[in-house]
Amino acid sequence: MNPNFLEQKPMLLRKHLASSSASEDLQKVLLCLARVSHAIARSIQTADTGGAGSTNQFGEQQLAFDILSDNIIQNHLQQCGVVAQCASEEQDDFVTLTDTAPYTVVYDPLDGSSLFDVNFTIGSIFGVYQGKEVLGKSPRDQVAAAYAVYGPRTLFIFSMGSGVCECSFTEEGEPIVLRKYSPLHGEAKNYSPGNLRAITDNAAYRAVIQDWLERTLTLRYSGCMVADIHHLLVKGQGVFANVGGNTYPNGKLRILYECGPFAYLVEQLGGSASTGEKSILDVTITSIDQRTPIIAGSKSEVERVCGKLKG
Ligand code: AFP
Repeated sequence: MNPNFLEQKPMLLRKHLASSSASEDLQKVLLCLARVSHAIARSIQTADTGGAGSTNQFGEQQLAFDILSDNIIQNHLQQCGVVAQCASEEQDDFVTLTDTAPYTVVYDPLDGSSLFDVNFTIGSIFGVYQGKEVLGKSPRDQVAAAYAVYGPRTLFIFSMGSGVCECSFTEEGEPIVLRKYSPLHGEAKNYSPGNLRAITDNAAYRAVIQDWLERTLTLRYSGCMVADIHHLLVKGQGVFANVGGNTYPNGKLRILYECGPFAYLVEQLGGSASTGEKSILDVTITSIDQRTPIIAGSKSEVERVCGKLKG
């Protein structure tokens, strides 16, 4: 038994959910997210890796598959009937689905798009909120968070507030819970330094990198947040950072679609996810395009990095 996992008998996700305290509607949302992850993994096999000739709300060039994966997720959420609205990194605003339904789902359909053409690992990220109002809430209000990692194998990882579980899929595409992740160690051996170009104008971030180099931590960085944080969760330790510089004063990553869901998952495992000042879970979400610096992973290492960033 790998020490980074807790004992868990393989069980179909729908059975696992049925035996939990989650409401039937929340179970439907989670099943929908797992199944749509499998649908996306399948379409990756034959997808066009080229550009769409359009830009998203952040002015970033869209791939044809950014748009296709966004459509696939939105259609699944519409069909599951329990999602009132959704917001995606590829849309300009919230989209109403089933007006009277109980949940809102926020998502990044294709994290690591720039790695798609080179066939590196990519992913999707999901946050689930109760009700229709998300602005004014904080990521701590999420009732579930999940991500799919499209690597050599497709995995779906989720939490509904009582630990973090990993699913794989049967040959028929049915999600099956395989294992439960262990709490993260306080100390980190691996580091993932996002937005590294910021060290040219952010001396404090430069000092953090220098510290990691001098303490001979091991670099593990792919350029896809899903893959890099997944590495950290599976290895049971590590630190991931995306810190601002002149170009992106608050870093590159968005609170709604990226940092919020991962902060929920990391803190579920006893790790920390900080803006440098406070937990990301306590940041009030004021707009769908809000960015935040993030330092996430092993608790002591996150504290050490935050101390250095404060100078
Ligand atoms: P793309 O989706 O454009 O490839 O961006 C990926 C990402 O949002 C996130 O997954 C990475 O952690 C981060 O960008 C990488 O940023 P840097 O290349 O600046 O380190």
